Amino acid sequence: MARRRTFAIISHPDAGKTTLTEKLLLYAGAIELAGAVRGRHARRHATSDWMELEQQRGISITSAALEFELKGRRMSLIDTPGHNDFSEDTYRALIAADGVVMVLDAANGVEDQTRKLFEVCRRHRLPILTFVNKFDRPSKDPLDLVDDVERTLGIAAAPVNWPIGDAERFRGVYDLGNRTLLRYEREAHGQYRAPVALLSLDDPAARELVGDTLFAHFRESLDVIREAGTSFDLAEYRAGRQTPMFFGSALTNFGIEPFLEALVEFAPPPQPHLSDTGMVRPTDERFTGFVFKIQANMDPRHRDRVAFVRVCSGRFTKDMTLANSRLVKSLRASRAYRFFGRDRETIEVAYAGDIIGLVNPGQFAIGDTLHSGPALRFPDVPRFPAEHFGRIRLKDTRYKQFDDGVKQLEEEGLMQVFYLSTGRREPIVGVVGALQYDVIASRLRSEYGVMAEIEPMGYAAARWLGSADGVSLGGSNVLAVDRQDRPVILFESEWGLRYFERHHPDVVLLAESPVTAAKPGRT
Ligand SMILES: Nc1nc2c(ncn2[C@@H]2O[C@H](COP(=O)(O)OP(=O)(O)OP(=O)(O)O)[C@@H](O)[C@H]2O)c(=O)[nH]1
Ligand SMILES: [Mg+2]
Repeated sequence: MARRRTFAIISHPDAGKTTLTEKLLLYAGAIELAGAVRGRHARRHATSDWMELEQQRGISITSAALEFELKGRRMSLIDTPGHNDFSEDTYRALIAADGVVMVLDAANGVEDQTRKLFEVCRRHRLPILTFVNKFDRPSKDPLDLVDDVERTLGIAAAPVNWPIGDAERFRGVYDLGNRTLLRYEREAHGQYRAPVALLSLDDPAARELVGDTLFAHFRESLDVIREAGTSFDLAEYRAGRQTPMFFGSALTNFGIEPFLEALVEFAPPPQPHLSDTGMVRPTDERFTGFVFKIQANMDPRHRDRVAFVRVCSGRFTKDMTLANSRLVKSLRASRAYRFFGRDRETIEVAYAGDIIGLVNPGQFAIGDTLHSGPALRFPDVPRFPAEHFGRIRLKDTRYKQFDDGVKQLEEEGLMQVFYLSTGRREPIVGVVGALQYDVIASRLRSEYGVMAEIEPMGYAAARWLGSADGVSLGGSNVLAVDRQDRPVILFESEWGLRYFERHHPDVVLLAESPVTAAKPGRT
């Protein structure tokens, strides 16, 4: 257990999370050749962007878990999507992680989505390592970037290395601790490791390499951070009060190995988790864990639904009998895997900190607590309320596949599904962001072989209610039901929702379905 390191990579869209993930895998020796986010046909795709739509669009849509060994450590990395429309999935990944890698684009500094995700990390007290990426392109002054992190996020930033030049003149990074300059040479496509040479600053070759002006500026910056900067402190970092900062370029492989070394060395081991019966420590003997993600059809050969479980304590063994806090019946975990993007391997045992995939069709929901021994529950995984609604229309006659697809994608938490009480029984889907419509249509096509179209509707919020009796709906708000026939109101606007609440002070409206909302132990 003590050798496990489990962390998520987060940032604003396009900062380079997936590219950095791929390069960490390359430098860890987990892959031999790095793929690219926008790989042309002949080239490999990045391991963590395994979904067809991700490869087509060059963006991450769903989080991917990757497990690999490095220097005696068992690393579990979760690459997350940056786009706000997929942020519910990113949020779940953060719940499963003990630490975080925050990626910044050197030209943009701290961007909106990074700021939002940082707040989540702060609430969960997750230690954060910062990698400032894309120094092979025109970048902000590194001093300004440090300042940006400190001011915008309100966390102390401790540079561990320092970039030398940017864009075409980016030569490498200077290690502030060892006082050595890591000078890189570009490697054509960044598919292999970049050759690196070590130099001392006093070496005349260093000044020559960097050029006089740049060298003078670099020395000045060094003086500033040595005088006025924060120096790295492991305890401060682990407590979430300080973020060590690293600089580099994931694309050209500059500065990857010092970052990977720091990750292995500094990232926290498995942390305790609060449950309704008290603190669960990773060293506790009995097995506990929770489901933070469900993904169907990852492997076209298996076409199954994988529940991703973060192990919180004890030892998991294949075929063990587990209780699911939401269900009365216990289950046998006969198919257990570890994951490397889309690829999986059967496992026999797992320990606290591990992320494992269990395949038990229909028996898991996001937020389920799994355990051996006496009953307990981890806090529920919060859902983000849907803000966009659309009617989903089948364009062919594959009804069975369509129903299966809609049901399974709903189980993944990709969307909520409603039916109008009157009229045709065409499902209405509710999603957090409109980009999810494309994901639903694309996945229904590629994974279930059905053509469907989503036609946006003018609703803005959905609320469950205990009973629809005596409720009068004004405006264009409508009454609908969910899959279990529980009443739901679809509101035309946020304003319409607030108006309803004012006029029905006795009606309790729930942003989450009642079964989920009724779970004890929620925070
Ligand atoms: N020049 C340059 N481009 C980079 C670098 N790292 C990533 N990119 C490019 O930036 C784009 C986005 O990179 P990704 O790795 O997909 O970024 P991401 O953060 O995973 O994006 P989302 O998952 O969609 O939020 C791609 O075209 C990458 O090739 C870098 O160090 N330098
Ligand atoms: Mg990505």
